[in-house]
Amino acid sequence: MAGETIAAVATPLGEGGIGIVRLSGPEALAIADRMFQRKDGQSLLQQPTYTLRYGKVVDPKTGRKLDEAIAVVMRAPHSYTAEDVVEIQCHGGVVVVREILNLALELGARLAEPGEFTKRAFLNGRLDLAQAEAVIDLVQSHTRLGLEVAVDQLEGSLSRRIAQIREGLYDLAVGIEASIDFPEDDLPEVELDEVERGLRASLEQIEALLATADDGKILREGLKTVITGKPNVGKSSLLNTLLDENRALVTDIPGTTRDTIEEVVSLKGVALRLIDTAGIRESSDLVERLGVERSLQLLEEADLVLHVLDRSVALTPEDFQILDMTKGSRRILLVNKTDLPPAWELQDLGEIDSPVLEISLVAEPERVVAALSEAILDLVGLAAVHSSAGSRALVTRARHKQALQEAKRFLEESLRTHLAGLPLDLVAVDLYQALEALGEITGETVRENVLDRIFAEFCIGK
Ligand SMILES: Nc1nc2c(ncn2[C@@H]2O[C@H](COP(=O)(O)OP(=O)(O)OP(=O)(O)O)[C@@H](O)[C@H]2O)c(=O)[nH]1
Ligand SMILES: [Mg+2]
Repeated sequence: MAGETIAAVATPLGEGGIGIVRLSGPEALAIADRMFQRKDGQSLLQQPTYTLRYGKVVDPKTGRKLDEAIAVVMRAPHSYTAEDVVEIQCHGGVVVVREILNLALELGARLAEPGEFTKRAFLNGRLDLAQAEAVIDLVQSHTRLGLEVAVDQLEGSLSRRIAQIREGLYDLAVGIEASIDFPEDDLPEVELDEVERGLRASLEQIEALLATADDGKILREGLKTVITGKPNVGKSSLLNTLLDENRALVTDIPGTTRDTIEEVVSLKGVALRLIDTAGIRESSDLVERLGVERSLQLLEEADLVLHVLDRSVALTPEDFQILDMTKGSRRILLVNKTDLPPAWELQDLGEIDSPVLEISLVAEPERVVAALSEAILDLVGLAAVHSSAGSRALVTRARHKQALQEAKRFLEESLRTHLAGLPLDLVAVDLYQALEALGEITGETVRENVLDRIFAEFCIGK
């Protein structure tokens, strides 16, 4: 498979300044040479690495000229994929890039699968798996902070930490292997102590990494923020205010929002995946009832709940129902419509231990955005991530978290075995399992189906 030459359009399909068709593999230069005529008449095959030349793309069978273009040559192993790579930079039109890609395919290239360029970079050892995943995170990041974390990971911040832990465990394993050959009773007490110390030290390092997983997830995926409340309280108005555009329909008819609307906004570097939902109430209308059901389900998955209440109409059982439903969630109460005469007082809500903001989305939208941003950052407690400068190793993916948890379980088991005074070869069994689990993060021990799943997240051409 690595013997094949792949091709894909590397830029978004649409009208743009330039479009890039990328080829990678052993035949990349030969194929590009047959479809690209350099202005100076020289062959691409002789073109030095890291150089570009002007010319035109011509179909060799018909002599038809497709476009004027620039050919960039990057030879193995110093390219993105560590293979020979040619990028043809043409005018950025939907048809022209397709035609050039088709020509490359006719001449012997195969259409790349999603993420295949990056997958090759991984298989060829230019990136480890955590770094390859950082490439997707970088492309998909919604905020500056998310981008910074992805760049750090691409540069190896997480990989280095995992490598350190693995090295410590390897040393321990080597020590154990050496002593297994001795009869148990001859083992000096010191060595046994060292095994315990080594296991505990590695466990601590793993726990320290695991402690970053919540922040990491928020930075990578954003905070899944569900706006809830009974009908007509101003949920869609809140979404529109935070987005600064009229995204959701706002009317004074209760039950306006039927389906959920999801949009991403950035608040001081943290992405909020805002979800506006159907107002929660008993309803005989089927469509509305389905909407309410979906709202309830979303509430369960939320990282953050914004519960909107209407100060200008009397509280109803629905308000209390929602309060009760969300009391276990990280939430903020927004008491809206304070520009109108109040129909109830805050103490009527009873004991509330969530932050409460009194707002008017109609009268003072800017203040609402500022106050809510502050309240959210406080509540989520990302202050540490904000202030820590330089390279930080954060666990951003569920896959990494699971592998770390697995490694932790094996090490704990290993430690238990050891403390119970059982033979060292038994201690070693779990230790090797822990090493294997950690190796999945960087890809040393990863399974093929896991790889497929990871690279399927990419777009074609990356
Ligand atoms: N006076 C006043 N009216 C507001 C305020 N915020 C929203 N409204 C009005 O309240 C009505 C309902 O607003 P929406 O944002 O559609 O409410 P919703 O919660 O999304 O309603 P549903 O989608 O029906 O559940 C609209 O007429 C808004 O203009 C406010 O702060 N003050
Ligand atoms: Mg609405």
